[in-house]
Amino acid sequence: LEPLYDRLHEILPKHAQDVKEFRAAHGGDTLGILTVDMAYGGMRGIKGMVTETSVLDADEGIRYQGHTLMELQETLPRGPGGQEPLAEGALWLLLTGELPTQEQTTLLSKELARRAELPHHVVQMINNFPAELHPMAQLSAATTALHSESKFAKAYASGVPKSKYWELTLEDSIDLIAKLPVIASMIYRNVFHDGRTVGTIDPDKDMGANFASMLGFSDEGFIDLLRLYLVIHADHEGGNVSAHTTHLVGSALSDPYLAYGAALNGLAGPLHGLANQEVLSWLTKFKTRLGEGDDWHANLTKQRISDEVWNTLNSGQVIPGYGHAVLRKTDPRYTCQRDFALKHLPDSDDFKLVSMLYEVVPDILLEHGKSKNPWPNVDAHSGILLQHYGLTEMNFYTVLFGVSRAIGVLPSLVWSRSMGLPLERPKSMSTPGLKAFVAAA
Ligand code: NMX
Ligand code: MLT
Repeated sequence: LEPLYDRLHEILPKHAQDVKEFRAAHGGDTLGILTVDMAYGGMRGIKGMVTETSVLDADEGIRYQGHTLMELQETLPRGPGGQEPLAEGALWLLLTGELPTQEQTTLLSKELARRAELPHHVVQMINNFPAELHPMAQLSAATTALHSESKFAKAYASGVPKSKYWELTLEDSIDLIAKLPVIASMIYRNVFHDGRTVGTIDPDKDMGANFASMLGFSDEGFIDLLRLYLVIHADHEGGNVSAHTTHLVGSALSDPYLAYGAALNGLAGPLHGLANQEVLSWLTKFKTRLGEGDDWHANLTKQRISDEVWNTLNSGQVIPGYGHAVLRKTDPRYTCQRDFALKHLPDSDDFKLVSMLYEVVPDILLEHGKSKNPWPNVDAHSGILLQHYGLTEMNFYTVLFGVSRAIGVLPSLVWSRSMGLPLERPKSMSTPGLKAFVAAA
């Protein structure tokens, strides 16, 4: 990985110096006002942390190091014969802020393949999990158990200087990103295919192709979908639950395995990453109510969709895959996947259903009057694409999100350690304290 280290040794210290000077000049400037509602309201809108890898615009969506996803679909290196960008390219970009060459991307592919092996105790642990244990709980437990491999933790214990933290964080991060597809595939094969292993890692292939093969899929369309999936789910600035958890736990100098294990537990929540499973579950129940077997689409009308959506809302549940804490327009990650579907599965009944929901749900959410954003997010679309290629086990969907999210939040951890960011410890207040504060103001 020498070329990556060389670039990072040039980029990160310079950036840390730039931040130092910026803080010296503007450290006392204000970033806005804080209201009582913000303190009670999940800290929405508070500009309270720094994340260098990506920034989310409410209308335009995510930019990785300044690049929109659509730009990245054009500019990042692609896999052989494929049309979608490679995750390794996104990883290089998120780490360095620079678009990688094909050679740099291939270097990362080979390095990830080389580092993929799991320690025996983690293999044993995964094989001992009961099949009923949710795949996300398995993924987070196995990730945490990889703590045994942490170079950061070992070096910290032996008194390594702070200036070396980012290098050790990088080492662990690349190791973890390399191992996650293997863990995920083992979980998939154990839970859904009696533990029968299939493909192994080919050092001449990219992460998406190897991951697909270990899951048991060889279709070129699926491989390209997985590549796209890994890229678009990787990063969503710093405030989302999984990124923020990685940052928070990492700020205690817990190593990347411990920090990301914690993040996965947040990703497993239904308002965050589990929403992709929830969407499929919602769609499946709706289809069952529409008709037996494959007959459901004959009875699909906008009125039936509207009734189902209202039933869900009136029973006090959310419409999974719709709404967002920051976005106020259709998530470009939804649009990327819609474009993929238009290209590869335009006649799919499931795609038609998801498209009809897109036409019906926003108006209903507006009429319902609660959600600040009536538009679909990333999770509204991913499930039906996976279904199309035969990855039908919806309980597994958030695991794919978990493999991808590491590609964004771990580079962010590297940047944080390179800047020497401190322990995260915001001030909390009690209600009597807030009342007294407001009265005295
Ligand atoms: N269906 C019904 N009600 C909704 C929805 C929705 N899709 N989205 C928001 N609301 C409600 C929300 O529950 C809240 O109600 P209450 O005041 O009774 O608590 C109200 O609208 C205001 O919420 P917002 O401020 O618009 O949204 P917030 O920032 O609190 O939450 C989500 C954002 C994403 C958690 C929320 O939109 C949601 O629950 N969506 C469905 C679940 C989902 O798709 N999550 C995936 C997000 C993306 N990801 O991968 O992480
Ligand atoms: C994400 O990708 O993390 C979700 O869209 C949630 C968020 O950004 O808050």
